[in-house]
Amino acid sequence: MNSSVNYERQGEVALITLNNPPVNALGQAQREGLLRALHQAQIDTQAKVLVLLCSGRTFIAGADIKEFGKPPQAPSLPEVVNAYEQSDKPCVAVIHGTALGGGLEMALGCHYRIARRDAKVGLPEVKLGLLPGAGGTQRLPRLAGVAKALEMIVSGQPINALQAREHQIVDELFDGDPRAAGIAFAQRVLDSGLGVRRTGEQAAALKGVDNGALIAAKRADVAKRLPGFFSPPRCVAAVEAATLLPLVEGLQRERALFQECLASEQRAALVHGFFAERQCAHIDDLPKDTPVRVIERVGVIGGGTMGVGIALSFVSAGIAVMLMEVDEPALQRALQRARETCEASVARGSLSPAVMEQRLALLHGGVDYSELATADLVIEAVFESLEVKRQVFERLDQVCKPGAILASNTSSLDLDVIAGFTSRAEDVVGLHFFSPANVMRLLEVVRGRHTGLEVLATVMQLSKRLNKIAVVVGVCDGFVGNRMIFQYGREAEFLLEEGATPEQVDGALRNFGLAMGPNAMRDLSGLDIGWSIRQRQRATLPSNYPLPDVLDTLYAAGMLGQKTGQGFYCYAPGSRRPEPNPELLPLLEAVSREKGIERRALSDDYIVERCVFALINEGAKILQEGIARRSSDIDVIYLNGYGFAAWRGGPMFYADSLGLDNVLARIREFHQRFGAWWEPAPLLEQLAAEGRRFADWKLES
Ligand code: 3H9
Repeated sequence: MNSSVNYERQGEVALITLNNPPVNALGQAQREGLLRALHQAQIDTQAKVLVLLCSGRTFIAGADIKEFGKPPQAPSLPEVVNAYEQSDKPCVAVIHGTALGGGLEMALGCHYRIARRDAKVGLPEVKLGLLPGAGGTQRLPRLAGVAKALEMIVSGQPINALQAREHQIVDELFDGDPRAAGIAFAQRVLDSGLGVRRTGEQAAALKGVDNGALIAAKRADVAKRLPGFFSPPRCVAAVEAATLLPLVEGLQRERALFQECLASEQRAALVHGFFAERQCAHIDDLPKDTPVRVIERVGVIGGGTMGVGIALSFVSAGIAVMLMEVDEPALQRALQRARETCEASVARGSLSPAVMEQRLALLHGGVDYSELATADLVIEAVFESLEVKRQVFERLDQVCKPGAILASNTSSLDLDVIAGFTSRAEDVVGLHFFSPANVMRLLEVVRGRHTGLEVLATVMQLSKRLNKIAVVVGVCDGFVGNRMIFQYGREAEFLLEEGATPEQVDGALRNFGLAMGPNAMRDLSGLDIGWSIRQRQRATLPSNYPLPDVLDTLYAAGMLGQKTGQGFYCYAPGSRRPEPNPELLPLLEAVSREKGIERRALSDDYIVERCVFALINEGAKILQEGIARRSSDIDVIYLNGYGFAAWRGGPMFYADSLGLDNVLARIREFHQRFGAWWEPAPLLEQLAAEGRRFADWKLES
């Protein structure tokens, strides 16, 4: 018997227990084991009813994602699910934790399902660029109806056990031990003579509803909301098959559509993103048993948008915060801002008034640094100036208890210099939150030269409590995300000088897969912010790194973006919707004339190459310098902090998928044409010459 699948019998109940930690994913060995166990139960004359359950923290979390893209190995998951459904002894699936993807499909193949009250079930395949390929698209509509099945399969969002019960996906809920509950339920199946009940043979939920209209509406919704996505329209087509075809043919249609998704580039990109996100937590030189410090009281310095967002992230996780401001009026404004932010969530329906009050009760304010004496962690979110940071950190060094972690939210300044303002550099770390900090999941954890392992382990663990995705980065101007975005933004601006309009640049990049174009993004953050960064850059960049002049021209004309109603675009009062700015083109033409540039038509593909390859080239430098530890970390930052489409996999994955030799060839052309700032990164040259990918590269190799 396969070691990850155990067969035993208790009285007339055959127990098939899967044990494949951490999440009981179904790889080839488990599929084979499940078939063998089923066979054993069939030939065991004393077994009258089967119970399928999992040990560990969860029921099956799906097919083993690591197998995708590799040669298939028999038996396939559909085979296993079908075999359970065809069993002539009743099968009961006992769900605890999460039954996801192939896990829920396995349960749907069983004749009865019970779920622990705190369990969740879902078909998240679409998030991996797939559709449920082991019967989920055929069996779920037969139980829950087409509307619910479409909702679950196209969104990929799991539902809780109670909802699953309401939609006939599970038969009963239980509390406590899955094994005991499974045996008890199985005994009742036997005692009441319920017998087999194959999901594939049910049809009641498909009747009396205009399924065609539901399918048409979802198809239109997907076309509108998810343009460019490969698998969602196929999810709809597969569910449609359940409404039109008998089970066997429906399963064949599902299989064909699943194979299309499996072979798609989007599937590869999304699976890359899944593992990249989890990989971030693995830090080679941070032993797993590194002690972590207790973080129960947190201080946040600065009650601006960022400070308040950070404070709300902590209180949302149940951690008390002392928010510090310079004086009482500023403090009251900050606390009011926190309340208004929460009230906006209540108005949107994403937060209940009671939970809002619970969170705000954890938020306290202060104006005297001595109140931070008992804080376990203090995060500074003050003005981005080294002098201001110096004052803050010198003071923190005086008042904070030994062992307190002192963090800076700087987005660009040298963390090692900041750490030098204290006598405890090992306790200093960068926590670069992204705005709005209470919403955005990305956190760049900046590891300074002296940051201690214990501090690093503590903030990595803390990030999980905050529900953030933490990526460790090294010290440099802008760290990973902002350092790269500078190159991207500069190219986008040069393109405006060469002949493109903001609409064209933004449209090309949105079509490529960025959530927002660079010009609309600048209008949102404010051109005055961009201008002050630009001033600093003008003072520090070498002379062969020219900067475009568009931003300065707009700034001089008082066009600061959304805040003044005019920037790269125009905005009606109270609206965030960009409209063309009629005064812009003459300004752009004047800049081009001034610089002796003949404006020309630029293609969308060219625009994308210029901007995205600028990201990639800088990413390669960042990798080689060890600022990012692996290329997938860079992808995680871009996927979660900069609106890079998940189905593109991130800039470094995108480069790998194009082939680094192709990327290099174009960058060399740009280098020849535009000069030094396009010099190919040495790592890109090296990997392209060796026929390798960024994904193959590690710092120590
Ligand atoms: C599918 O089922 C296709 C079928 O329809 C058809 C087939 C024909 N496979 O997330 P965590 C690893 S598609 C392999 O940190 P949590 C994960 O990489 C699948 N490995 O834990 C990590 O490894 P490491 C549909 C997997 O408690 C470790 O487990 N199912 C898989 O925060 C812990 O993961 C899904 O899409 C897998 N399926 O969250 C569900 N799942 O420690 C995907 C996890 O080395 N999984 N790992 O970094 C999840 O959503 C979450 O992992 C889960 C647990 C909620 C289960």
